[in-house]
Amino acid sequence: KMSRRGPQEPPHLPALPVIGSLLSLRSPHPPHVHFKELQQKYGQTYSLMMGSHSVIIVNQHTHAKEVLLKKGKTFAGRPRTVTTDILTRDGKDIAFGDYSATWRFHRKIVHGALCMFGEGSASIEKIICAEAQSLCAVLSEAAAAGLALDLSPELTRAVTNVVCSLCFNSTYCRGDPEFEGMLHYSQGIVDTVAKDSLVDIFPWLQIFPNANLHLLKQCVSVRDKLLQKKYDEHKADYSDHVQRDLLDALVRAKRSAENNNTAEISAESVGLSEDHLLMTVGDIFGAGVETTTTVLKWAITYLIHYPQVQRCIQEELDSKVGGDRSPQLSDRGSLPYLEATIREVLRIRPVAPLLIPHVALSDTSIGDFAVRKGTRVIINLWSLHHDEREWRNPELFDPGRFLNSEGTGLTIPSPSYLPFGAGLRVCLGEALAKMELFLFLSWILQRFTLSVPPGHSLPSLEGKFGVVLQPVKYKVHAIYLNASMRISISV
Ligand code: HEM
Ligand code: PLO
Repeated sequence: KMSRRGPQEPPHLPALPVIGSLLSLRSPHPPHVHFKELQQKYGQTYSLMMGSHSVIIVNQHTHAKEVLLKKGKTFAGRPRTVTTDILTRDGKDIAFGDYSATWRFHRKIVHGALCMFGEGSASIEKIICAEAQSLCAVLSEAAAAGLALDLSPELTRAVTNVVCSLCFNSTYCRGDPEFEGMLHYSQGIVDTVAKDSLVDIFPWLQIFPNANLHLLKQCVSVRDKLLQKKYDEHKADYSDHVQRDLLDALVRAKRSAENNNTAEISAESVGLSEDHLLMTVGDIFGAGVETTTTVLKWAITYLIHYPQVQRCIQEELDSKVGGDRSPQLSDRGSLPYLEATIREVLRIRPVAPLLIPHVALSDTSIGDFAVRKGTRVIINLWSLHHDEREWRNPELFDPGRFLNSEGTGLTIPSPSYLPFGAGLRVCLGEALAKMELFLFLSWILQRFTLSVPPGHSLPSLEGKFGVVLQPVKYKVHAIYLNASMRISISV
């Protein structure tokens, strides 16, 4: 509807000087759930103050698409926060870096490097399948011994090795101390980045001893040492003739810019400093590991809650792939139920329920609402994915909603579905993540049925909110699907 009155202010939560709307934001629920509830009082799009920053919360898909797509460039900014500045050396990365020529340049290099490893070449498929194979070997061992297993570290290692191959052309073995250290620092970062919003609302709280910030700084310094080591190794045996991985692609871009200092694009001017390079790899590495692992954990958690869905996928695998060979990427088109299940997992438990905050780069509007330059915009993907007007019974886990009426093909039943975001800031790893989710889940479910150990209660479906929404820790009992399969495709 067009308003004749022209742009107006969005409904506003009560705000006090200095602390902003903090008093209205106290809730036993995580922020994405609380922001969804506040719609009842303030409407689908409303604003609030976080300290001195004006923030608009968007809870509906029409406004979300206006921000991300129609006015994508206007809303392509990112805020600077205390915690992300620590993680990214003041925004010298892609995900938390503000919109700039440097940001565009880094996105382009990474995009190109990811395409090179992408579906066109067989290499990424080979890498993922090798990791799926070792993951299934670990599950086999546990199944044979009748042991229950926390799958989290196993899934993390498999996914880490895929990203490690991509970024650094290397992998980790089970029990490698460097890998164990990585598990620890990465969880520390996920738990603290962008989470202790108090610190981000009041930068001056930094001067007080703060356990979270201390933990974050410690974890970031461990991560940075690892990144620096990989970078030094690559610099030492770099060759113009072979490009082994993403880090080689970045080093090459840096060198060619440096040798080209007559041109207007010098290495410094496009932001190819060592810091930028390290932070970009850190982003891809961090995003590559935490997101995909989290989705795999949610998928398994839901499959344990809904054994009939698990059985349906296994029947589909049995009839379309059989037991004589392992699934491959070319099977994706013939396994719609598995694809629908992956889509439903990404709907019901979005990895990034609030995306990453966007910032308006100039005065603009959302619908009829005026938005001033510098305003932060939070897209509440949780509201979009649980909107009762768009989804029947949104809390129900039902892969069938992504299938056509015959159950033979895939659909997206609502425009209110954006698991990877959209527009200029759309996820860079969508294609990679989908390949991994498909291959890991199909390999596991072709061989095993997953459940909780006998007598254990089902794991909670409530997530733990942080920079990614993670499921709780629990143990999984894996049993072989059947004896003949164990012989034919045993690992
Ligand atoms: C950004 C989702 C996997 C790299 C994002 C955003 C979402 C998202 C919602 C934020 C968009 C915005 O702020 O508007 C996911 C999901 C994944 C996944 C659901 C897994 C299923 C990956 C992987 C990689 C990756 C595997 C790396 C290879 C990135 C990067 C950004 C991003 C670099 C920042 C883009 C920018 O700010 O320009 N992702 N992601 N993601 N993702 Fe992913
Ligand atoms: C995960 C912990 C790592 O140690 C550092 C890191 C880098 C990039 C972040 C990622 C973390 C969490 C998930 C993020 C990703 C960039 C894009 C992705 C925020 C903090 C999502 C889902 O938006």
